Amino acid sequence: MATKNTSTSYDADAIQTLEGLEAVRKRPGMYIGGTGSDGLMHLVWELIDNAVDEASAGFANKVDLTLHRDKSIEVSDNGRGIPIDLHSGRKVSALEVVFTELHAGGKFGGGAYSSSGGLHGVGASVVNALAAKLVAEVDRDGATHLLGFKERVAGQFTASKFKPGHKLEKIKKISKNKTGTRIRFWPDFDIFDPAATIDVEEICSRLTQACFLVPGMKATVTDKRTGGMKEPFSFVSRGGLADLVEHLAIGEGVSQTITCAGIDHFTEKVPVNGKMTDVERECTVDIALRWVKGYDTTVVSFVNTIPTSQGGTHLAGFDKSLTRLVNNVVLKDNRKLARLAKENKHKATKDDVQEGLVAAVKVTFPEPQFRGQTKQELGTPAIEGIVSRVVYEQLREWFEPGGGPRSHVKAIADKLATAIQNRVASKQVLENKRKAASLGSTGMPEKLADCRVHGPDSELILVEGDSAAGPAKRGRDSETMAILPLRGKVVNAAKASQKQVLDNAEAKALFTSVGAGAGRDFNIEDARYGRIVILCDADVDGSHIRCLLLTLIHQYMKPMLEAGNVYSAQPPLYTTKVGDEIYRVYSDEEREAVLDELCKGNRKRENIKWQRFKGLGEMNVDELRYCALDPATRTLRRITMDDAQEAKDAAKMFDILMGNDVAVRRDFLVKNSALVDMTTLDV
Ligand code: 0RA
Repeated sequence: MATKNTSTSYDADAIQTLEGLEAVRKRPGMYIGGTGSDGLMHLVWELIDNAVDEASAGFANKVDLTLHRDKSIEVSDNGRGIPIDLHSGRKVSALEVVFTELHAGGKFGGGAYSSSGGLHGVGASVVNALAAKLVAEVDRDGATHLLGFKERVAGQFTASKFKPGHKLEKIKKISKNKTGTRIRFWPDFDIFDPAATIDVEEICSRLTQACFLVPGMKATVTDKRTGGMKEPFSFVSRGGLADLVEHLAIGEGVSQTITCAGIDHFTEKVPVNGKMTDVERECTVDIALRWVKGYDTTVVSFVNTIPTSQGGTHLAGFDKSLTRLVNNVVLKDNRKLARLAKENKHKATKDDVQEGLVAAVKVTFPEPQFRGQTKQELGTPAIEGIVSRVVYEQLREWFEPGGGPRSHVKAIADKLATAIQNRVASKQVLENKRKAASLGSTGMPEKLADCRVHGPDSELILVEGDSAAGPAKRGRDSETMAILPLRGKVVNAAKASQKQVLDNAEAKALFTSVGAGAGRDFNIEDARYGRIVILCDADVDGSHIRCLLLTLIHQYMKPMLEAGNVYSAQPPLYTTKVGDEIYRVYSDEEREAVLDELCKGNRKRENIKWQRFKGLGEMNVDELRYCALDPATRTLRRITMDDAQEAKDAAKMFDILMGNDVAVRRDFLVKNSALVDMTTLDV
């Protein structure tokens, strides 16, 4: 036990309590996931969540975070202040219990925190467990009360000395009605990786999200670290989820933002003293939604203040109810669909209904159950029916006469009817294409230089531009490597309709070459190649084309990505020849590293002349073979689902930035879509 610096006045009770915190120090990973930056961020979330919970319960409207120069972090709120009176039946204050006992956070006071996040469940004591020092200040009852902790032990800091003890010190008289909590802690870098850092951007975005969930709460982030943010960041949302939907909506709206809200009750069996007992619970539902002119769907969901990225019962209720409502009310007897109705093909699917939908769904109720490995999916069964009823009843009112503006109702109905028509039409086109492909003599695109043997060991290499296609064809192993040159514009599948994608010449050529269909009909078993290799220049345009290709594959050939069958070839940025040795580097940093290595003796840096590769088209056959074709020498990077998602986001952003300054756009693209990672994964 670490009691070396505690005086005899520190009692046995307290020492026993601190053993709980010792467990956290022995296995930090179990509590906060690790001891790197993510673990450090976890401590910050812990304090932020507590402050946001206080705001969400209606007791605070300000949450501030400060990153200090000395690597300490401070979170404050103007809520009720953590209780400072003696904890029932104990010799120490409630405040001390909060920071010294595991699982104590928010548990006292009964109903006060009954619908709080509680996902982490470990509470503020974990922060103290992993802090070298912590100072808690509570404003209430006309004074600021301070309790410090040094190496987890409670006490007071006096003139750079530490005196253990349980008593809070009144350090300042304040107005009777001023209340709040300030927690400042110094992470223990004996436990954390000294290189672990706080990502201030991530904090800002998490707090921004919290502001949408707690309308009226003002969040401020101040970065006083050297080189930190120049201006404090601050955010407040009055409109809550409606603001969130507008924040998430990209592109022109089809309708105004619609909101709905409701309250309902359900009973749940929970164990009380080992006996299953019915308890009555209240659940609040808040929803905001709008349709925009694009084709992407953005639906976010929350339970209390916790994001549920995997959805769950609340989202299931929303999805089902919205589809039912669209079919029964919005598109009832729609004239555009009259022809399809005759063939009974007029019903909207969930995908039709959610084309261009931006929505936020939030439920608030006590003790939510979570499912799934990452606990990011709501499991409480009764919530599905509750959300479903609120959505159906309230949105029906909005769509029916006397509800929302008629022009908006009509615009939504038109959009959804068109979505159905397009789906039915493109399915027809696809079927015709597949038929044609299997019937035609070769049925393959003219520009495809096919290989002789197909199957798992073969690959389709997508080459940017015609000039590179020539050397690629000559340098390949034509037994197993097929080359498909891309000439025209690759469609941006993140924003184009299915029909537009199927009409795009480059997309068509890709789908036909692979021969396994596209979209929902894609069948990986039919793929004529074992993998797809993207070969683009190492410049901005190359990055953009790679983004578009990945977006296309992500949306229309996803199983190829999931199976790990998609790669990107990495041509080097520079080469140089020193003696007989050729050096190739793939980034500016790597070039510096090679220079460092080569100039260790008395060779001069300026005597080494680097040649920059301007484009694939300028490489000769040997170079191309070395970099992109020969399995023994080339560098391939396997594209993960995450990479593809990132590429998709970048492709989306590219379009937004199209109207903007070219320099901004270039910067963005270089930063986001280079996908340059030196993980060599040769096959
Ligand atoms: C439980 C009861 C009461 C306040 C809090 C918790 C509280 C906790 C935190 C954590 C960060 N900021 C906080 N602010 C308040 C108040 C009980 C009462 O005095 O009525």
